[in-house]
Amino acid sequence: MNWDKSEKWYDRAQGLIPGGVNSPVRAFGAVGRHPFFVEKAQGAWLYDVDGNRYLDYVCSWGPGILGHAHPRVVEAVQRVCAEGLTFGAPTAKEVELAELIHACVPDVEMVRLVSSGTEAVMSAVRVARGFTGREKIIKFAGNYHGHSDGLLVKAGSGLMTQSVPDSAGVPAGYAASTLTAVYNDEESVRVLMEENHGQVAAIVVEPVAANMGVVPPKKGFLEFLRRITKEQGVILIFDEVITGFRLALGGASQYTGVHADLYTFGKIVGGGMPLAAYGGRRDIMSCVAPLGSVYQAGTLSGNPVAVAAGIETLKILMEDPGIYERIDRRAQTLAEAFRNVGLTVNRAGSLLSAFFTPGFGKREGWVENYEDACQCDRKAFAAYFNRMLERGIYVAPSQFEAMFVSDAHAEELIERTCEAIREALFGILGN
Ligand code: HOZ
Repeated sequence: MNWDKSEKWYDRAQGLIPGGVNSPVRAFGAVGRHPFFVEKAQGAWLYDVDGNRYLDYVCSWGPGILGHAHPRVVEAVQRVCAEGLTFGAPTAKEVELAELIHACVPDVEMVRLVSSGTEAVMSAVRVARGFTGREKIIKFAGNYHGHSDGLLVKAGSGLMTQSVPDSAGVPAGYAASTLTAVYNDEESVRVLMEENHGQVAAIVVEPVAANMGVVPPKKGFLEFLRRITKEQGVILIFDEVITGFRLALGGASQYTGVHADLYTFGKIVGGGMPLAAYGGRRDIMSCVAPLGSVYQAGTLSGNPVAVAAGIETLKILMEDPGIYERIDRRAQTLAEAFRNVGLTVNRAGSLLSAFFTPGFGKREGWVENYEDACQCDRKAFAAYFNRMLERGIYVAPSQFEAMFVSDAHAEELIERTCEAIREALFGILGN
């Protein structure tokens, strides 16, 4: 494979764009190489500017549940573009999308559309604070909720890759009201709740964590969070930016049976366009301006082009519930391929991660929190990533991101990937 043109674009990019990329994990820093530059994508395939083709398991970090450029979504976007790109005024389509979200996740009694997952979680936290009149929040180490100041504390995703869990530039005062608990550890939550009794506005959690690699909740963990928040008048926020409409049409509440007070969505809900949403209990959402006194606004909120992509994507998912069964089964096949060569695998539906836990290839480890994930061998991961890439398979360039399976990943492509996994890991695992 040759990456000459990508290299040239990367050189040009670095002169003007910090690190040459518009989001840190795209720089491929954790896997010891430079990024390729994408030209186009279709179905399960991504094409770079040098003409290389990759089977894509990043799927734009989650939105691509149907694969790239689904014809119905593209057509819906093209149609709406001809009618105007942005109005900054209400449209009927926004109501239609709100109704579809409510139909999929009935807990979402009211919803506000925004432009990014970061904005959605930041706003949900503000609403929880406004509703309860309390300031502190509890999050979990290794959970990532976007890059708003108060949530960049012990965060996962790109911060984990860079081994800097907290960002510079966040005022200490902001970070001070964010308390950090250990994922899957009830006692750590209990202690924080006791020490800060009556001061905690919300617990915000990825119901299935997917930004320290995929880490599903242990049996009873989400139920415990539901119980303790109810007892103490704390708002439970499920950050479903990744899991929403992916684990099931109804997201994590359908998948786990546990119901939150507020939900945040991104990625799939925008069908590949910049759109996100937050919503939940009517009494809480009634705090949002202009109905209530919690302010949140946006020129491009409910943008008609993004809304059109979101509507069409949700409609396709609703029309064909077999999609979930298919992507689940295919992810399971991949998980088995990783396990067969001795890696630790966490999977929830079509989200999975193969972890290079200590002793990988020899014994089965278990990753249930941030500390466990941090034990993984990043060098071995980087070797695996590069070997997969050379075989035309693109997985996330970090041990701490998920592998996403889409409906475009047909059985034969999954088989091809399993073969690549066996070949790529041969040697790395000492087998
Ligand atoms: N927040 C994404 C990873 N969990 C990265 C998005 C991107 O770089 O495009």
